[in-house]
Amino acid sequence: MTDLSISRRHLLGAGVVGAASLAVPAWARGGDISHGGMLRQGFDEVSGSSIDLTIAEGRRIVQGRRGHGIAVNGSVPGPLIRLKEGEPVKLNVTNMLDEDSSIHWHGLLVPFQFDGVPGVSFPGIMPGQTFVYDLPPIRQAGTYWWHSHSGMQEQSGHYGPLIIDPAGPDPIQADREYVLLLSEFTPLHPHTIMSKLKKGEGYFNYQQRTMTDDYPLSAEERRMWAEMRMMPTDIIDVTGSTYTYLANGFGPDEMPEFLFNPGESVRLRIINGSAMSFFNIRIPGATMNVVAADGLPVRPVPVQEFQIGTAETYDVLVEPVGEAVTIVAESMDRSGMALATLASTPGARAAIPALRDPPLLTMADMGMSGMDHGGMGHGDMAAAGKAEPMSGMDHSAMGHGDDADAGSMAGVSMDGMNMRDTSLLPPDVKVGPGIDMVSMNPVDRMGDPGIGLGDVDHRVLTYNDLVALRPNSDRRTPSRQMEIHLTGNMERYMWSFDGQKFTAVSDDPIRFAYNERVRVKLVNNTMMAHPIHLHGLFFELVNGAPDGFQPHKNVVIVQPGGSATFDLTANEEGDWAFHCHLLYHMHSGMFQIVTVTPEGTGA
Ligand SMILES: [Cu+2]
Repeated sequence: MTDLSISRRHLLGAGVVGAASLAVPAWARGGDISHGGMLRQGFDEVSGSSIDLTIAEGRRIVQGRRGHGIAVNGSVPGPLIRLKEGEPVKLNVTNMLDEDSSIHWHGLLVPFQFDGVPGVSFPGIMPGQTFVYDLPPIRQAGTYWWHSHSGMQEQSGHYGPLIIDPAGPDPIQADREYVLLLSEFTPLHPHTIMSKLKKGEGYFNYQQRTMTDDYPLSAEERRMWAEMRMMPTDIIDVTGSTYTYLANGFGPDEMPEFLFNPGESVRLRIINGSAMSFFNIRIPGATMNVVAADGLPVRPVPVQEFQIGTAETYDVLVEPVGEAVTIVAESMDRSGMALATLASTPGARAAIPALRDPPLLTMADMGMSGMDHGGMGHGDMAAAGKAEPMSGMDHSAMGHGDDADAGSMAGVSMDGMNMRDTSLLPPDVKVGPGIDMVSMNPVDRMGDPGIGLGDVDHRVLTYNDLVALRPNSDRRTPSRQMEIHLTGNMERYMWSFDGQKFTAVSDDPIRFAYNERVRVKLVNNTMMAHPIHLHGLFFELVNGAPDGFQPHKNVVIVQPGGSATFDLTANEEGDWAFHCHLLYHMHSGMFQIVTVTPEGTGA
């Protein structure tokens, strides 16, 4: 047996190939990073009571592809920031870009003025300026991350991991631990991507159907999708045709290696730090025990695969066997993968599975869960995509089987199924060109494993599997319920909440009274999955967990055409961002401010 007497700390940055060979890192030598120097791949670790972070730009090369990058302390990802629960910290952030910048500490409970969202909680960091995030003692432990909230800098590399060690014993025990930060590299400037998406939402979808493709769709199904002017392969906006998927900053050909001794348990802190990608995580040959979600511990759930939405974090425990196993992070549309290796012998590699066939959207993704179009010839559509049997609703019994002339009016298709019936929306949703689809029958989909994972033959995590490890402190029944609709016009790449694109000037925030307990239902009227993130607070998923043990999260994926519900206690005063974490969706308007009134005042 190989004795790997390397400390956890040393291994954490594994993947920092070659970085250690520079006695003085480039960023510390000063000057050159602000003038387009070469950025390093992989990250160092910083800790202590006062931490200096410098944002600057430079050039990146990933597997021979070159691009512009924005780095913190000279590397992409930026350094692993390691803090300790119960201790205060000063984070001194210097902006050496020639545009404003910022850092948001994703998932961290902080006074709102240090949350780092320009225009919401602070003015931003001007070029040449240093902003001090003077944080009081940290109130939590776990796996988090940080990223820019200015412009589209996050896409260019301005992000990194954030780990908080618990003040007492860690409820999650492992022999070793590693951080696996997933992201993407693109040689394109984010503004270029944005403008291409505006020109046509399917711009990066190279998996579009043709008359002669191999997708298992009948002629009838093809006609149906065409009538709806929709694509069943429209899974994700920006794909592997543009992105190289990264593990700790490295492409799949240069994958990081995490060492273990046989018999040891390994904790993987998996962070989706991408701008636009969902990943399906597998370790062929090993079972993953999911032990934390968005930083906070949950009762262990053994799974073979799970989907991680943009900005989510999951901690898993694995006990790998043999010389090596491959950690596979396949993009949800299966257009590429990020890779890492767990190896008991340095240099050992396991097989890399091939990309699986791209998934197809289903009736449930169109918001038609439980609807049956028996006799229309596409009753077996579930088999073409994934399991979501369409039964329970007889279409002809709806009383409008014959009265609609399919194709004669926008939004009416499938012999009377109206995909754009805005009368189904509550009155506070603004109806206009920003909405091109309304889910007919949005049902709770928190038991759904995610697009493409409904028909795999092994155990996949769903939100309904998550149960908090520790009891929740607030067990009150919510005194108020609210419903927020996720809306969009895919063709014009407009995204919004309740039909209203965010504008800082005119916006009317979502208001909560201090300490109010509210139940929020998110209804997805679009055919894309949106990872919705609330700053400043954790919410609890209403997922059927035992009373008082609803799992805490700060990001919730709302599946296409479905809904997701959470409870929250509004006990953090201030203005907080609430947005879709898909960068180009947020940038296109799926953003809002949540205001929690100061303690002792009314709503
Ligand atoms: Cu979105």
